Amino acid sequence: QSLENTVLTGIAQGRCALFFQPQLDIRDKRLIGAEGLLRWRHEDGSYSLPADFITDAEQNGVMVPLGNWVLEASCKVLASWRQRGITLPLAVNISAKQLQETNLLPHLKLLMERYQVRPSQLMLEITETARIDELDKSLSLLRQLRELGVLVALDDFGMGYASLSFLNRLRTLPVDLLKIDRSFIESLPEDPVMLRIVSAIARVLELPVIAEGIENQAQLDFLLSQDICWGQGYLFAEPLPQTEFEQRFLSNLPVNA
Ligand code: G
Ligand code: G
Ligand code: MN
Ligand code: NA
Repeated sequence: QSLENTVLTGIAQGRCALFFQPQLDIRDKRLIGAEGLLRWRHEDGSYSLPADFITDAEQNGVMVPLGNWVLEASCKVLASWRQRGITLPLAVNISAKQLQETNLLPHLKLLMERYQVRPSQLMLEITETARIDELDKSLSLLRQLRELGVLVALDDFGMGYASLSFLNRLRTLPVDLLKIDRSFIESLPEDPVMLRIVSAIARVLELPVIAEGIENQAQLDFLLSQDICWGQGYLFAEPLPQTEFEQRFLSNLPVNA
């Protein structure tokens, strides 16, 4: 069976699942959002991580249906939270393949209408694996998405954007938030130079940041000393199945009307 068939029948059979990792204000541990992360459920109940199959999916032309499943699942979750009076923003990862596909904008509009999702509750994480020229091609789409009111984050920030000419270009990218790549958090507190550089860039660009991959208190303390106030990582929680995420993080949340 081809990978294409495996993925398409898998989607139909409910093999896809969305896990949730909390995003917190690291000063007071208040919940500020969640990142949805795709998992593939095997028959024995174990899960595969997307690192094992996203690249395959991209190369075999099934990233778009897979990504569409993620978008619809995310909208459904936002709708169910909304019914409970919870208006937490949810971040979803978007593959470059989805940005290249012209259908993304109308499809997203349709889903947001169907599930009554407020655009500002959805944050699209685009990554540097989308190369700069590809990002340039996606520029008008990104603008249109933001005009819809959807937020855009640049994932893995700092990993591929080395050149000053790119940084100059970043000033015009329609982006709301930079996610500092976890490699810069990993080396804390012993080697803070790269983190300092990356956060200085964000400050000059006047873009807010979220630190990824916070695993221990020493890293957290250093980030706080740098006035970084948003983060996610195993120190707080790993990506969790929906029920577990809701039990641990949503059950004592203030409810909005
Ligand atoms: O939990 P983690 O192993 O989930 O994710 C591994 C990689 O897969 C990360 O780079 C993450 O951005 C990516 N990823 C996770 N879920 C999705 C998804 O729904 N769509 C895309 N395109 N990438 C995803
Ligand atoms: O590329 P992206 O930022 O979407 O990747 C998210 C990935 O990072 C997921 O695979 C998630 O499981 C992983 N992740 C989240 N928190 C941590 C952490 O504290 N440490 C490590 N090593 N990985 C993390
Ligand atoms: Mn991400
Ligand atoms: Na990342």
